[in-house]
Amino acid sequence: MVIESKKSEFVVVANRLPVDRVTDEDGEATWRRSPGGLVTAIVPVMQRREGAWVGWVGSPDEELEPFEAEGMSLVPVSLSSRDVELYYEGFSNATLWPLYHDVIARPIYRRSLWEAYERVNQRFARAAAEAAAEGAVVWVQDYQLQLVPKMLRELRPDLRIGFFLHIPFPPMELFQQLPWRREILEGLLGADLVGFQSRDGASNFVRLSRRFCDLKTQGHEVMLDDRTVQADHFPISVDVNELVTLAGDESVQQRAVQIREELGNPASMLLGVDRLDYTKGIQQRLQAFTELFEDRRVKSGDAVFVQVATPSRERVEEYRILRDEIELQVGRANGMYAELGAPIINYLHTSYSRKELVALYLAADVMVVTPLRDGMNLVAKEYVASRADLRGALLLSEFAGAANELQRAYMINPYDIGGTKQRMYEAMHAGPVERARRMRSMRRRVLEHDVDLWAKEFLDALESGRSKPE
Ligand code: GDG
Repeated sequence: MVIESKKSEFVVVANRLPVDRVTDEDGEATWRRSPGGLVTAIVPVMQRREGAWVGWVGSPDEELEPFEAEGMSLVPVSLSSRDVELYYEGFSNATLWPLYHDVIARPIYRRSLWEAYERVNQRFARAAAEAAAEGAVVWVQDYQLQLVPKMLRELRPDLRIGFFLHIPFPPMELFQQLPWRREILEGLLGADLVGFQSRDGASNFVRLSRRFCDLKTQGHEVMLDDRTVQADHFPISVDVNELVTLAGDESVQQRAVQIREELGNPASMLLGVDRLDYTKGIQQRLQAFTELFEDRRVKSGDAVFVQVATPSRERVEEYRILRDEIELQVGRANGMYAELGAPIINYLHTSYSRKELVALYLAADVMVVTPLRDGMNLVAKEYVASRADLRGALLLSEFAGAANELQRAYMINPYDIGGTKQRMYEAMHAGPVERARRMRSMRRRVLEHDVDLWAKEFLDALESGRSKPE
């Protein structure tokens, strides 16, 4: 007997489902909500609207039926190991990721990767079409699924479709390289609303639609024969409540004190927290820090750098090379400038709990966020949200989307090692009044614009068909 599956009024489509499989004490596998701002922001909306989430479970070759977990309807899309290699590691992470991040690494343009991307996008679109009720709102997430809006509209013209890109959208000169540029643009134009992290992303998209799809555009709008597509910026943010609560927790504050003690109570603790990715500028910041020792402006005991580098995309060649380079660099710096039992750089290739992460934020005098290009960078906003004591300083790359909002950070150009080194030194030595002045202004922005507001503004614009208020 065929049972008609339940249809949802609100559907999120993302590469990954918002749950991770965990094995409990009895060896039973269950599902637990994944950490992360996106999941936190969308789950309440899902619960209010009885929504469904379409995505991959994260391990290859698994065929799972739709299931319920954490109060959400989850619709698994299955990927074979070959799909993972070609669509995910290939076209998503070895073609689009470097192309959209200023070609920092060389993008791989290979037809077999593109074909897999098309095929897998089609699978996600079909699953979303199945899950959505008549006239439902569907919100597609990120660069892995840029063809889904068009494919979904072909299957289900009744739907209201939104798309949000979490990474930068490149300018004409770079996007032009992509052999499938027109197909990607047409894919996105299947949406009613295309959202970007920054104004630049939205205007690049409008300009490219005019140039490569021969369409008329006006301001934020791209005109098609039968409808209009809105393109606008919606800077993502963090779960302020969670961070403020954790930062106020006494055990977290004690742990922050303990971290500093374990580091030998240096005058300055600098911190970096990133996925180990070539876009994050980890090598540039460590170079600047090490040069302060080389120049004898800083000596062992004055400053310690803690770099948390969360393992990421380890099967992609570029990422393996990067890891080796960073590990060589850290070894050299410590070999040259550390004293017995006191490395100048503590490098941690691992991932921590949210609690430990916030303890690290509270322990750090200077948070160092120096991407060469970044859609937003949530770490910068998390640090600001956590520092209710107004005592930390943020060193921030002007190439992070967050720089548009956190204008009172110590701003740097990560390609300029000399300038970065100088600003780093200034941030380390800033007085409490100066730090508080800067932090207060940045906190105001982050506290007013948290991730709930981000989701609300996007969905209001999608459902009303109007641009958000400026
Ligand atoms: C993409 C865009 C955009 C990191 N290490 C640990 C850990 N993290 C958490 C951080 C933060 C998140 O991971 C990283 O977010 P970012 O924004 O910094 O960077 P991407 O992963 O590149 O994210 C980016 C974002 O999408 C959202 O739109 O801002 O520009 O590239 O939340 O805290 N979390 C835990 N342990 C760790 O060790 N628990």
